[in-house]
Amino acid sequence: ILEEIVWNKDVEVAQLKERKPLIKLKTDLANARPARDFLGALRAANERTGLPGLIAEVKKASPSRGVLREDFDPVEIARAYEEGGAACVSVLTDQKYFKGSFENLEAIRNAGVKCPLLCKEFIIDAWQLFYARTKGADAVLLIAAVLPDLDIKYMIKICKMLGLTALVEVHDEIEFDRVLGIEGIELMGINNRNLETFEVDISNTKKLLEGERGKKIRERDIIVVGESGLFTPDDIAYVQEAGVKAVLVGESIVKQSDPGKGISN
Ligand code: IGP
Repeated sequence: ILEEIVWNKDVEVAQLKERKPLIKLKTDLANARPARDFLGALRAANERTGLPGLIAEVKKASPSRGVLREDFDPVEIARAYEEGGAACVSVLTDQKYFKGSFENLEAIRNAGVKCPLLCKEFIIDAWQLFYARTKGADAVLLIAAVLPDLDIKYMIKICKMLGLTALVEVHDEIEFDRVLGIEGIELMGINNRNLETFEVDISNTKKLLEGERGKKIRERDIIVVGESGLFTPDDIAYVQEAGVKAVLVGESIVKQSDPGKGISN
């Protein structure tokens, strides 16, 4: 599935680029609202509460779970997350597999939601970084499973130039070690969901942070985000114990009748 997603994305991005080459994006970039400090918001939340900073995800559907919420209003959900105490908000922008959109991201930004926003997209081309920034993103996801190291390095540089925080996602030891080898990594996500098989196992976070790997993370002061399959306060405590300072939660809160209250529960 991952290969299929990336293949489709490649075609989609080529079409979008034709309509808006980088040179044209530059004007939009100049008019974009300034980027906010995504990483700083996570750190501050962690220090203030002693709990992992929450990135709450605005997600209508996923390939593994289907439609999560019929009455999906992205702005209303993001507002509820903010009121519920989320540090940051993640917005799915992929249309084909997650029923998301860049309009949703833009609408949330324009509605005045103050939480910094993560553009949740399959990024394969630096053009998408510029595009995400023009749509109001404060952070982007870089998935190690789809990007060679050189691309990650190059994209991190562009992110810094644009004021975007890069959340670099890994799901196994090989990806973890690859990403640790990259200079300038500040924020790493450990996905508990295998994007090939959709299997979810929250002990993946713990497994990857044990021993030497966890030690290196602490030495380099990298913030780790525990991602996917987190449903209960016990799940959060478990990944916090493993060493994460932030969590990314979608399904369990987006499905609540009141997604803001869902956070405190
Ligand atoms: C949220 P969950 O199980 O709480 O709904 O997961 C988030 O981690 C998940 O949406 C995600 C994701 C991704 C989606 C993590 N990495 C990469 C698409 C692409």
